[in-house]
Amino acid sequence: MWRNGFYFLYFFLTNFDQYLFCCPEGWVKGSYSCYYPSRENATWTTANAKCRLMSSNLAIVNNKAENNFLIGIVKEYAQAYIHNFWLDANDIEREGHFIWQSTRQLLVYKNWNVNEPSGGTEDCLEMLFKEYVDEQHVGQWNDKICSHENHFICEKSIENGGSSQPLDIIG
Ligand SMILES: [Ca+2]
Ligand SMILES: [Ca+2]
Repeated sequence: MWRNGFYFLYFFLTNFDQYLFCCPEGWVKGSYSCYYPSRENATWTTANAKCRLMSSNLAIVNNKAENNFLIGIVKEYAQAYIHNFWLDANDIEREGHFIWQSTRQLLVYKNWNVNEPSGGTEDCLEMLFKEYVDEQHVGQWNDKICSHENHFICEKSIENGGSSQPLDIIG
């Protein structure tokens, strides 16, 4: 009897993180978050609403490692070089004053493409992938008219990620 208990404990401990820290199907697991690269187009506002419906927000990029991870996800799971991807930030409230709208924090890490943000009516932050973008500019940022239709990336913490199969990626 103690032997069965031992095996159960062994199994539980060796698979511990898989059971506790996983992402829903269709989401990709990173270090701290689950990410959802969309396969559909939406305006920034609609993309934001779709992420909310999945208990998440549009992706907030905190550092270069996270930006690189998102580039990898899009290349592996989405249609890179065909679409650009909305992220969480905009400067709708105050021109030139970009904030991550879910946290209302000013951008700390930034990865703007050359001559961006160009401002004016372009208020929403997209990550660049389209084919006209040189490889060295892939994953850089642009401000774009919010009513434009892009693909998008949602993000939620792994703790809120729910159950089901994790896609095995270390981010
Ligand atoms: Ca993040
Ligand atoms: Ca721009």
